[in-house]
Amino acid sequence: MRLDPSRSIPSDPHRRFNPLTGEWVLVSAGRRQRPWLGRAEATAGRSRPEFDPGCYLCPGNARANGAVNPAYDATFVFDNDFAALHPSTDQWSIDDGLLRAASERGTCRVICFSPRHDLDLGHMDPADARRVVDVWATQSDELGRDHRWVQVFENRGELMGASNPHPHGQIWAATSIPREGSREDETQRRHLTLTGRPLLLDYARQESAGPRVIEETEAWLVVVPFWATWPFETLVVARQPTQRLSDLDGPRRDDLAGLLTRLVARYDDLFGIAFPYSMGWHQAPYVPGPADHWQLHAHFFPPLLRSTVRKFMVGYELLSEAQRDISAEDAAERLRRATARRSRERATAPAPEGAPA
Ligand code: H2U
Ligand code: ZN
Repeated sequence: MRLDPSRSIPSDPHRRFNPLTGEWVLVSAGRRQRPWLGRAEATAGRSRPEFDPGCYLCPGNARANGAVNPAYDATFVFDNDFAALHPSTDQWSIDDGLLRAASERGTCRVICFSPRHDLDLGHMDPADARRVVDVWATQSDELGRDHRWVQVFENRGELMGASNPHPHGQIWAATSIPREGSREDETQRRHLTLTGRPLLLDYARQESAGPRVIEETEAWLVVVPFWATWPFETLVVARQPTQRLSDLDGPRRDDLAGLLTRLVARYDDLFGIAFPYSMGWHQAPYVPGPADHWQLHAHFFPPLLRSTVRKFMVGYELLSEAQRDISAEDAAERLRRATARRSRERATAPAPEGAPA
C-alpha cells in the first residue's frame, strides 16, 4: 500500500527498509514500556569553566605529547597526535585465499570548535557555528586532494567515547572508500540510474512537511529518517543538488550553522542533559568523474532511549538485524516539541542572584 499521510502507520511490529544502506530495521514500538533494571547512565550536567588549564585542547595549553596549542581565537585544527592513519605508511598487501589485508594510508586531524572550553554547538551563536562549517569544508577539500574518503565527525559526550569535554570534532581521511561510503555510493548510484534523480532529493521531497520532519528551511531538511535505527537518530539533508560541504555557498552555510545549533539545543532539551551523540557528514568521495548521484547529508546517531537508559546494539541487533523501540514518528514529535533556543549564557554557570533575567 502507499503511505497515507492522514493515517498513522500501524503500531504492530514491522520492518522498515533503509535505502541508503540496503538494510532493514525491526520496529517494535510497544517495547518502551518494558521494565528496566539494567545499567543507568550518569548524565547529570556538569558546568564547565570557559578555560581549563588542564585541558589538552584549550588555547595556549600543552597537549599530551608536549606540543603547545597557539592562543587561537576561533577554530583550531591540528594533526591528531595519536592518529589511527598515517600519510606515509608502507604500502603492502596480503592475498592468501580467505586471508586478505592491505595497508592503509590516511590523515587524522582534530578540530577545536572554539577557544571556549564550555561552548558546544548547542550553545554557540550561529556566527561561531558558521566558522565550524567553513573549517569542515576547507579541511575536506584540502584532504580530498590526497585521499578518496574524507570523514568529518564529532563524538559528543563521554558516553560516545569523547576523550575530552572541550567541544571538538575530528576528520579522518582515508585512501580507500570505507564500508559506509561504498554502500551509500552504490545505493545512490543505482537510484540515479533507475530514476534519473538523486536518492536523497527524492527522499527529502517525500518527507517534506510530514510527521518525521523536525525542521525545514529553504536549503535544509532535518528529519528522523523513516528507517532510523537509533531512538532519536536524525538526518540533515541539503535540499538542492549538493555533493560536498565545499559546494555550499555562504547563505546555505549560514542556514546550516543556525540549524545545527538549534538541533543540538533540541537534543539537550529533550532530557535536560548534554545529549551524547556521534554525528558526521557523508559527502561524495574525492574521486575523478561525476558525482551527481551523491547528496550531501549528515547523520546524528545519539545512543539514549530515555534520560538514563542507553540503547544497546546487542543480541538480536548483533546477530540478526537492528531493532528500535519507539517509532520514528514519536521520536520526531518529541524533538519538534523540544525547545531549539539556547542562550550563550546558559552554557556556563547559572546567572548570579539579582542578575537581570
Ligand atoms: P575524541 O574525543 O573524539 O576521542 O577526539 C579527541 C582526539 O584528540 C583523539 O583522537 C586527540 C586524540 O587522539 N588528542 C590529541 O591528538 N592530542 C592530545 O593532546 C589530546 C587528544
Ligand atoms: Zn579546553
